[in-house]
Amino acid sequence: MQQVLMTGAAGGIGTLLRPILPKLGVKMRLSDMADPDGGPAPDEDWAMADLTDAADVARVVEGCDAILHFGGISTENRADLIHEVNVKGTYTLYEAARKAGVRRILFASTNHVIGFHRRETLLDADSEVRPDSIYGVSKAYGEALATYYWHKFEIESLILRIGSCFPEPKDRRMMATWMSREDMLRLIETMLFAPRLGCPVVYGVSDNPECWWDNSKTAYLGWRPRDSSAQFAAKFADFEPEDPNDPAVVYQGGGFAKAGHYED
Ligand code: 15L
Repeated sequence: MQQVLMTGAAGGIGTLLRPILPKLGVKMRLSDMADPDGGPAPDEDWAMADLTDAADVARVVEGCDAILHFGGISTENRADLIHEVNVKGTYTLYEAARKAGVRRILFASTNHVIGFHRRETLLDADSEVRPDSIYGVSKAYGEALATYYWHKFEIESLILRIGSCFPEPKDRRMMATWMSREDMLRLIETMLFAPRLGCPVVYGVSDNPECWWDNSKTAYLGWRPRDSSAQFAAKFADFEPEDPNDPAVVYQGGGFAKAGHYED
């Protein structure tokens, strides 16, 4: 594994990961539609690309062995924008990867693909898709696309249903959904170097005390999270009790499940 492309490198997770990506020991090409806040670091290889522009995408994908596809809209938004970037953009990326001979892709999906499951249900890789937003629906499309390219062309993808990848949990729900950037980096390393990847669905979550997701069906990968949200428990200790009937508390997707339909 020599050259790896990261799309969405100026986004939230890209910004968190960029300082620790050199630990992977591969050549990284970082891509987004705009420069990152503060500008690129002197040793970073940046290549601007609009994911919906096939020529742009072909240019940045060229010569890459693997892609970390974090680019896209990462919260609820207007349906037409989500379709353009997350549906058309992801298709454009997979087509460019196929034409350029890329063999491995990490598809950054989200827990909002299954956000309408209740919190007392333990989900695994085979659980029913129940998106809680148009954003979640668009990521379900990306997951289906990844499996299509696997079965049709043997392009391997790790379908990563990310929980909440932030420096620390921002609310009580994230005590269950939090993923540290170090656990994310170790999962990327696994995805890049596993002798056989296939097309697994993996829940991107640290080893938190409260847990809604079971990764045992993808144990063959050998990835085990090492961090835990337990270190942040004191942060929420004095909070008022939550209303157990609030849809944001009932469903795994939290506020995404509770929110009304986003009208154009
Ligand atoms: C996501 O998919 C979002 O990109 C992120 O901003 C968080 O809201 C996260 O899900 C979450 O569920 O906490």
